[in-house]
Amino acid sequence: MYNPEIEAMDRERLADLQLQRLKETVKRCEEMVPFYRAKLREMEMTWKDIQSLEDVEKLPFTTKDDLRENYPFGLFAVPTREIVRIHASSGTTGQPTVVGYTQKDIEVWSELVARALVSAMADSSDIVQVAYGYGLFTGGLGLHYGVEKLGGSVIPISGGNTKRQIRMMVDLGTTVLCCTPSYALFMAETADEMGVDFKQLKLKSGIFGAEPWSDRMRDKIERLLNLSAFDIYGLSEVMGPGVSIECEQKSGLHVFEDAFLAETIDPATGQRLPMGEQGELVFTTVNKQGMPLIRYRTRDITSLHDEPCGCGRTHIRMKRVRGRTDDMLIIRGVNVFPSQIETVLMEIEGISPHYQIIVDRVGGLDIIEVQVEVSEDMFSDRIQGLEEWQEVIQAEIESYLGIGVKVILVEPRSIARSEGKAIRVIDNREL
Ligand code: DLL
Repeated sequence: MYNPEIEAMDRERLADLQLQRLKETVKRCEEMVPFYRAKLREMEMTWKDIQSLEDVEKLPFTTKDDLRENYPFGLFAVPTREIVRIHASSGTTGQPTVVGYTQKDIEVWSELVARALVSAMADSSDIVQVAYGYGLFTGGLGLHYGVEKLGGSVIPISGGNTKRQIRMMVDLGTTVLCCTPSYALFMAETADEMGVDFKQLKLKSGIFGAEPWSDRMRDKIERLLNLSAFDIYGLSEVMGPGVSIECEQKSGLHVFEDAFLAETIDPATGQRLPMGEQGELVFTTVNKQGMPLIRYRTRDITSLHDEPCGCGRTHIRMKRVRGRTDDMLIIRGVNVFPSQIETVLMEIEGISPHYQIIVDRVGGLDIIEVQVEVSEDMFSDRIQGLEEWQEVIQAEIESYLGIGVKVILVEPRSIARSEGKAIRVIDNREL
């Protein structure tokens, strides 16, 4: 399924393909979606004004609020009779958003996920355990169809029932594991309790995503699960998993540019940023029928890079997503991403990779408390010196972030484990 035709296409030919697909997409949006027709009219534009790829910049943005306001089917570009699948985002903040796929969309998506699997060293001989949730979330079914397209054997186990996950890995000889990185850590812990040694298993690759994680976390997971871990990125509005993925070089995630045009913008001004500069990631889908999106603002923060990659793919790379504009904490004027705290914690020996950040407002002042679990061995060894140790960790985080924090070391296994996306931050300030 590695498609050298598309993935190693020279940039000029790729640009031609993208331009043709972009024109078709904008035409489809203008003709079929009243929301886009009105937006384009407002800007006195039509699809015919798209003459080069740079013209994307002239197009209007689409936001999560636009999706909410057009709930449920307002942004669909085909009649519902042509929609064969519906997914939805969880809608933790307000109204959920709904996305619809035509039969062709499902085919394209499956193909992209199959290519993503190849990028993570999988092939048709692999046994792939899909432990992302099946259901309205795109993770489970997205990976599932990709594995089938590739011709691998899929174990559609979904998330949860962790002991059974481990038993399946042992009994069926799973070679590729797909789940969130936080769930992978929970699996490692459970296997340990069950006396299962990952060195005896057949796992070779892990395809982990749906939440931010760091290179340090990767090291931990690779060591604990004895596999090679790849970062996969995607979002339901744009498609689901398989918008981008790392290759064996593990130095950025290749964006599937035959299907998605990527830009980064300054989140405050909306101005487009040059290659290499960090900003908000924006996607235009160019190979989607059911719900094409023009310049969708993801709220994810990253940078794009177009230097050639050692793997031979010509598609640009995005850096690992370190956080979202809406999970960036502003603490006494300083911007803090939970992933920065994770980076510091993962460097420290003797603590487990489980942590939670609690933000509160006391007397008008924002305070951060970081609760970190001590590893089992250290807990019994160091019970005396816990307070000093707390202070050392606190000092490390403070010097990295440049603001005061409070660190609380907690007992092993006291922080809730996740079987899907981990909840790292509890913000009590709005309450
Ligand atoms: O999380 C799709 C997915 C499923 C991706 C399985 C990868 C694997 P949503 O639930 O719509 O879709 O959430 C999308 O999750 O905007 C990011 O903020 C975050 N996210 C997804 N992948 C990554 C990643 C799925 N690799 C939102 N690193 C996105 C960091 C990620 N954040």
